[in-house]
Amino acid sequence: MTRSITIGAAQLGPIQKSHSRTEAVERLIALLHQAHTAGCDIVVFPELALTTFFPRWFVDDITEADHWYEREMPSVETQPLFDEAKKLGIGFCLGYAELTADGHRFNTQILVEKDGTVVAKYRKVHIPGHEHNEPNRPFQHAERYYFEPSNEGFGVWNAFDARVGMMICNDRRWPETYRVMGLQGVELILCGYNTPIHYVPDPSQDILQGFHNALVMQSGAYQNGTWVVGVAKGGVEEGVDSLGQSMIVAPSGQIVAQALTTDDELIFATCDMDWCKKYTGTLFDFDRYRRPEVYGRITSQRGVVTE
Ligand code: CDT
Repeated sequence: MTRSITIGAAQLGPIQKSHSRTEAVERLIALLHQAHTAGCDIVVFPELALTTFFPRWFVDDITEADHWYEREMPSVETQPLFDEAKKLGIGFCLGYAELTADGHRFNTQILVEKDGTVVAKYRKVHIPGHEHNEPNRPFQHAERYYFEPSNEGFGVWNAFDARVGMMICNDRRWPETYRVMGLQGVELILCGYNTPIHYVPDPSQDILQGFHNALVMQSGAYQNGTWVVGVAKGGVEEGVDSLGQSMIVAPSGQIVAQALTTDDELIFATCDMDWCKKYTGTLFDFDRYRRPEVYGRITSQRGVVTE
């Protein structure tokens, strides 16, 4: 018997600054209903799915930004999403900004089972962008000001009758992300993202945003024999155009579903978790073929050393 999961990738269009959490949650619930109609077991929402991508603005006093963060989950505003998902019997994955009781700020994603239980919390490891205000930019990407990098690493959890891991946006560009999960037998990686088309440090990359997005997730899937689900918040948000192209990638590296718009859009696919073994049991049989004894630099060194 195959282990199949029908997975929905619930792409969001822009959430403007003036939009409330309640409005955002209404959109998430509308997508949840579409996912239910499509027979989904789980629906994956983007990074920072409750608010606009607020790191595009700098504030001198970070506490002025506290209102963008969640101090509890579920909260009053998000409880209806949890209730509706439980009623429909659908799990979900949700990204949001987290402010802990002891004042730590993380870019966070949670995994909720069909019965409403929060089974896992992942906090973003690779924090891109800059720490300080850069007033000459057309927009800020001050994630390194607003979020601290998690030291908890990349967990893999037993959920949905599969081995499930999570990553957030910039994490998907780093091969280590996938491999650390691959070494824990991951079969399904869930990823939300907000990717501006305009990359300020090197605009020659702008035209390649879609290519790079697909490149990293397809290679990560193939090289680790895992499903990868990447879900965007796309479209023009507060004047900043962001990539859509949410996709579901098979362990073969093939894209099996892809969003066509930059709006709220559900894509879905029925994903056979046993497909992973065709890769992890053959070409990428880690136990047989990997050579960790010569990979020491991967963990012992951070930047490039030329001597
Ligand atoms: N949200 C996020 O991590 N976005 C980055 C943008 C590039 S770094 C300015 C990404 O890797 O897509």
